[in-house]
Order: sequence, then structure tokens, then C-alpha cells
Amino acid sequence: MEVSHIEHIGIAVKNLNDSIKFFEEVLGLKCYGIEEVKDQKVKTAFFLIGKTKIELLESTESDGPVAKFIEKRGEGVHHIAYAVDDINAALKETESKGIQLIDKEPRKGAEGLNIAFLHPKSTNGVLTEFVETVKS
Ligand code: CMX
Repeated sequence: MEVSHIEHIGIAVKNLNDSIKFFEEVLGLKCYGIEEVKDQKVKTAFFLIGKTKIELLESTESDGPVAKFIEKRGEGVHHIAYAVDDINAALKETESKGIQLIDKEPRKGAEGLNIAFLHPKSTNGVLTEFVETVKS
């Protein structure tokens, strides 16, 4: 597989609007998009730094993965997403190397991109995501 860059880092927050302030008012970044991803029970806010995004995640449901994460661990880094050119091939290769997948098939994530998660128990305790780069 070819991993080209870190596509984004996901940060779990309690309140999106409160957390956006640090990135805009202190780091001087611009939030370029806010989007709800119903499938993942989150509302997201995006910032771009070079080719990498910061994705803030606020849970929209009390039983969602981000709500459960904050309840157990508090706010913080939730996952790291790697850009891959062919997500189906990346999942197949990863599984064949004994890594536990959460998603055996890609699904649609924020920004309409194909995404899939690997289980943190297989990846040094860090929830890991693949994002398929859009071919231009
Ligand atoms: N990073 C590292 N570990 C995590 C984790 C995370 N983000 N989320 C949960 N865990 C750990 C828990 O701490 C717990 O560990 P212990 O067994 O040592 O206590 C274990 O995983 C199980 O946690 P849980 O709260 O019982 O949660 P589940 O097993 O029901 O689900 C997970 C865990 C990772 C499978 C689930 O959160 C998942 O499917 N995540 C992928 C989808 C997702 O996170 N979507 C939100 C973001 C979407 C987006 O970017 O748009």
C-alpha cells in the first residue's frame, strides 16, 4: 500500500464552537467547513495545515463513539487518519497482516470521502483510519 501523508488528526471535543476558538483565535487557522456525519454520530469542523487537516469531533448522540470516548478518557486525540490511494487494497493487505479491522468495507465519511477504521487494540492503542485520496 502507499500512504502519502497524514490526511487528518481527529480530536474529540465536548463543544465544537468553543473548541474552534483556539484554532482560529490562537493558531490563526480558518475553519473551512462544519459538517454532520450522521453515520458516525458526530458533527465535525475542519482546518487545513499543509496537506493535513485537523478534524474536531463533537458527538451528536450520547451513545456515539465520540461520546463514549470522552466519557472514558475526556477530550483529546481520538484518531489518526492516513491517506491511501486504494482503500480496498489497503484494507485487504492490512487484514492479511493480522490487523483487526473495524470496517471490512469502506464507508462514506466527512467530505464524501471513502473511509475505514482499524481497531485500536491492533494499532498500539491508537484508533487508525484510512482515507482514500480523491484521484484528480
Ligand atoms: N482510541 C483508542 N482507544 C479507544 C478509542 C479511541 N478513539 N475508542 C475506544 N477505545 C478503547 C476504549 O478505551 C476501550 O479500551 P479498554 O477495553 O482498554 O477499556 C476499548 O477501546 C473499547 O471501548 P468502548 O468504549 O467499549 O467502545 P467500543 O468497543 O464499543 O468501540 C471502537 C470502540 C474503537 C471500536 C469504536 O469507537 C469505533 O468503531 N470507532 C470507529 C468509528 C469512530 O470512531 N467514529 C467517530 C469519528 C468519525 C469521523 O472521523 O468522521
